[in-house]
Amino acid sequence: MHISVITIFPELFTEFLSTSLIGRAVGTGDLDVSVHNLRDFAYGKHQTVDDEPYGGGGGMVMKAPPWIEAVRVVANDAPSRCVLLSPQGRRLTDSGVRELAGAKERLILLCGRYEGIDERVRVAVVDDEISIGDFVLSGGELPAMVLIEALSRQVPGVVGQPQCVEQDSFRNGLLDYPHYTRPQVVEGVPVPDILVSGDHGAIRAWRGRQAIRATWEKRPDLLAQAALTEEQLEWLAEIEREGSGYPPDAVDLVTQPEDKDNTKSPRE
Ligand code: 21W
Repeated sequence: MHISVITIFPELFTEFLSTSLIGRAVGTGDLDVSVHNLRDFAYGKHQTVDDEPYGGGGGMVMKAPPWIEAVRVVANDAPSRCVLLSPQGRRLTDSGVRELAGAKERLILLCGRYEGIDERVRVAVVDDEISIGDFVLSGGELPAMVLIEALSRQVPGVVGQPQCVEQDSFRNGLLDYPHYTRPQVVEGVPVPDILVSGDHGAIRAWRGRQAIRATWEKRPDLLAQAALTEEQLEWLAEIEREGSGYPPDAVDLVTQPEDKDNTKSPRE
C-alpha cells in the first residue's frame, strides 16, 4: 500500500512512522508512506500557504494553488485517490477503512490547518472527505495518523497473526471480551475460574458470551446492528434475564433514537 501525506507539519509524522507496527511494515516494504511539506509547493519569497478569507471573518484559509500543485506532483500521473481529512467529512468506520485499504491506487492524504482549505481544492482534486469523529481538533495530521494506523492493520504482514485482524472488534460488530494476565488476584479480584480450567471449548464459549455481555452493557447500539447466530441470541436472552438491570434493552434501540455518539454512560 502506498500512502502520501501532504502537510505543513511533516515532522509530526517522523516518530509515528518509525515506531512499532507501522515502522516494521514500512521497513519490509508492505507499506510505503511518504510525507511532503506543502510549503515546498508554495512559491514567492515567503512560500505563503494561507491568506485572509474572501468575505471577511476571522482566521486564515489555506490557499488553493500549493495544494493543487502538491497533489499533481505527488500523484505523478499514476492512479491515485485523494483523501481530505476534514471535520466535514463522512465519519471513519471499520468498513470505510477496509474499503480504502482495498483501493488499488496510491492514497494521497491532505492534512488541513487553520479555518480550512479553499473550496476549489476539493472541487479540483479531492475524491473523498473523511472525519474521525464529531469533535474539534486543530488540523488533519492526527486524523491522518489514525487513518494510516487503521489502514496498516489491513496490510498483509503488518499485524503478526491474521486472526488478530479477523477477531478485531467491529469486524463482527461486537466488543471484545475481558482479558486477564498474571497475577491471579488483583485488588481482591480473582481471574474467572474458567480461564484457568484448561477447558478450551468452555473458554471459547465463555469469551463469546462475555463479548455479547460487554456489548450489551457498553454499546447496545452495536448489538442492535449485529447479525447474531442462534447461540449468540440465546446468550443474549440469558444475559437479559440475569440482567444487572441497567443497560437499555437492545430491542428498544431498534425503534428508539439510538445514542449515535455513544455519549450516554452505561448506567443511564
Ligand atoms: C477544525 C478545521 C474545525 C476547521 C464554522 C466555520 C480533520 C478533524 C480535522 C479544523 C474547523 C477531523 C468553524 C475530526 C477534526 C481537522 C481542524 C472549523 C470552525 N465552523 N476529524 N468555522 N475532527 N480539524 N472551524 O477536527 O482538520 S479530520
